[in-house]
Amino acid sequence: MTTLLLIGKVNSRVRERLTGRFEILELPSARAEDVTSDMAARVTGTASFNAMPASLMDALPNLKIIANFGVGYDGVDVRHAASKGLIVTNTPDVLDDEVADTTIGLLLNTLRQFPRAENYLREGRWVKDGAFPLSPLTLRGRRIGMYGMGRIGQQIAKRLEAFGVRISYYTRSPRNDVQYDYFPSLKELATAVDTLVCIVPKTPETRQTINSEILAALGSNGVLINVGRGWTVHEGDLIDALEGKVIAGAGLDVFEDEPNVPEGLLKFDNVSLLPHVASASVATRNAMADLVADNLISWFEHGKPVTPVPETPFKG
Ligand code: NAP
Ligand code: 8YV
Repeated sequence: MTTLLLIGKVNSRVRERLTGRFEILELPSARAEDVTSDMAARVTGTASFNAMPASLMDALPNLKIIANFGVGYDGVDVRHAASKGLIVTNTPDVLDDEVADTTIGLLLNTLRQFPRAENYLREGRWVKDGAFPLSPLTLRGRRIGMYGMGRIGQQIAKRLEAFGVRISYYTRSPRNDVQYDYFPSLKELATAVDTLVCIVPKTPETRQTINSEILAALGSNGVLINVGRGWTVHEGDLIDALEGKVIAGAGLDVFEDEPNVPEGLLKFDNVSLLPHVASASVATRNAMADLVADNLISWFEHGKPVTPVPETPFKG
């Protein structure tokens, strides 16, 4: 029987789908030191949540496939996997709608301060103090700049169209399948818009690219929304920009050092913070779990993965 290793806190549906078809071993976290000689001898596939260092791949000499739970796979050393001829799979497409819906919610929460308004009601302040203050910011008349126009970015933009706002974007290559205005640099995009929505992956190129220069370009009516990875925002520069009123607000679902959120971000009323929940509904996480399981089943039973990442393409 094929032996799989489930690493870390794996979604229970992944385990349910694989149990019976495969022998399942578990590792509490992605640490090569915890791999037993029995695991090393038998494991040929893994399922994990965005964590697969080179050392763990090397500790599993019979490994063939790494199935990542999540579309982002920045925690998987794909270069090392490719050099060893391993296949890495991720979970694209099945979460696009959920993440795009969440992004719209986060954008509106940031602009209109709905979480604060609800707390105000729950605290009895509507009765005691009267109407909740008018929100200084609105979506009306905003110009949206998308940093990222991939699978999820396009779904966010499609939803924003219904709100009647103008949409532009920056990516390394312009797309010929969207009608939005393209800007060839993040700085030019940030200068042209007042609302920046970040949905790019964590790569060496995207590190802290949203910094004081970009925030200054966004301007005093500017709002930053980040649903990509915390890595892309220079959090110190963001706190400084909020403190100095260089921008008007921010909505963040992702942070550089999760689950730790910089203390400096917690004090602002014009900042809306979510604990990385963009895809976190039971239905969407189940769909992601199914895709993790389908990749492993398809590989071991039919000899090909369903959704390999571009760095480790299936060559037949
Ligand atoms: P995707 O389809 O691969 O799209 C990525 C987009 O980013 C593309 O438009 C790409 O365009 C652009 N991009 C990549 N590198 C860039 C760079 N250096 N400069 C400018 N643009 C760049 O990915 P996706 O499925 O939309 O997912 C995007 C990311 O969202 C994931 O990798 C993940 O990190 C994050 N995510 C977060 C959550 C959450 O829970 N908050 C959920 C799902 C995904 P070019 O290649 O032309 O540059
Ligand atoms: C999840 C994500 O938070 O897919 C991604 O890249 O960031 C999110 O959908 C992640 O997969 C954890 O389960």
